[in-house]
Amino acid sequence: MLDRIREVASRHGFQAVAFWPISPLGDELEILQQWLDRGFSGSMGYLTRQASSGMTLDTNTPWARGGVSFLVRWDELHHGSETPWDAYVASYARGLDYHRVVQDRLQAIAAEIGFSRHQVQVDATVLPERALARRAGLGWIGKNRFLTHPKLGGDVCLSELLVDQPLCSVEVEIQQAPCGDCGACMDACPTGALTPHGVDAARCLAYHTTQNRGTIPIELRGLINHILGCDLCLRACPYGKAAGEGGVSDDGFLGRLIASRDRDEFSSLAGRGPLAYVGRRTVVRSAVVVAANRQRDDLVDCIADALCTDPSPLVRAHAAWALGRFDTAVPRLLLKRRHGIEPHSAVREEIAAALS
Ligand code: B12
Ligand code: SF4
Ligand code: SF4
Repeated sequence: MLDRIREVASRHGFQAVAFWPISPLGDELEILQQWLDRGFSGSMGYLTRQASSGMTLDTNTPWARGGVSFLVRWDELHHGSETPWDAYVASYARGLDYHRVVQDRLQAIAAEIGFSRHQVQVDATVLPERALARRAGLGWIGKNRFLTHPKLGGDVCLSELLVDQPLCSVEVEIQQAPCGDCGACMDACPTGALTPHGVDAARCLAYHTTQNRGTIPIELRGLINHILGCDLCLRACPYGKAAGEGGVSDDGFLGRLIASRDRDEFSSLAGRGPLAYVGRRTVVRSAVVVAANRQRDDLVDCIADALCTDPSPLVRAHAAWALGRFDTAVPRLLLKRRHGIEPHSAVREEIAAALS
């Protein structure tokens, strides 16, 4: 049975597969609890459910008897589906919606094997995916917290299949991280979010560009170079095998994104990919920040237009900050003019801060 699952998974494009028994996790629960106690989960309240269920995995799926972890590199997953936003997002967010692509593949595998009951999970809400993959022997978890496969590296997507029959009972050998005295990932993190106790989401750029749908803390804005995600702690790792920066497949894309004013305009640009999942307000908010950090002088007019006409105060506030980052006379003039007529007090405050 295990060889058959491996063979079918490989035909469906997965590069590594491993199995775990349905049993409570121990050390990992403690690590998760300490991480939560430190307040590192930001607004991601759903992660407390992992802890309160004791990570026994059987709370929601009492019928499950076995689990399979699948691993595929993000660049393989997106192969042949270049998208106009590739240059502006971390590697996981390129291409089409990975949730759907991977779910479809897992459903096809389950149908081909013919389990009488199964459930697929991709970027799951309650399953501790890294801990399970580590337990299954797929790789180690280093100081950058990536599940790193010895050959494929850490730039990989994890997904799981829960099935109604036991697949393995023996414990596999757990791989130990080769980090030693290395701390390259921690040195590379521009915000200090990567701590010895895990990632402090409140300081992590990946968190602020994907999960935080509100104001980005002002002290972090100047560090954001991607509309979605951050790869720096992966790129720094000698074992990480990170994909290259996305090519500039469409240089006009950022401007068109910032100029989108409603859901329809935004949807026609974002399609059904990861940008669509995060939503217009959040994406345009981050896009003006990225345009300023990349010093895109060609987009000053476009950002100014967002400051004056975007319906969202969140976008207008970040547009004010962004204009303040261009060291020329025109943006300052625009900011001054707008300060007198901007109806929203929080945006007026951002304009004042940008002018100070
Ligand atoms: C919440 C979340 C985030 C948060 C918090 C990240 C974090 N490190 O905790 C934010 C929004 C910041 C985030 C960012 C990213 N994420 Co994320 N995220 C998740 C999610 C939904 C839960 C993670 C979680 O449980 N965190 C809690 C803490 C405590 O987890 P942890 O530090 O990793 O520790 C756990 C295990 O690793 C293990 N463990 C860790 N160290 C050790 C050491 C020992 C000795 C032992 C015994 C166990 C152990 O035990 C802990 C409890 O499970 C998972 C999907 C899932 N359901 O698992 C994806 C997931 C972890 N994310 C993923 C990705 C790709 C990213 C980003 C790269 C996206 C990007 N490019 O922007 C960044 C990477 C940042 C980083 N350095 O981790 C992938 C990671 C793939 C991989 N190879 O590891 C996952 C698995 C999604 C997926 N299906 O592929 N993410
Ligand atoms: S994803 Fe970026 S901000 Fe978050 S811990 Fe890694 S390097 Fe730091
Ligand atoms: S960069 Fe160094 S310390 Fe960080 S995960 Fe990789 S090997 Fe470990």
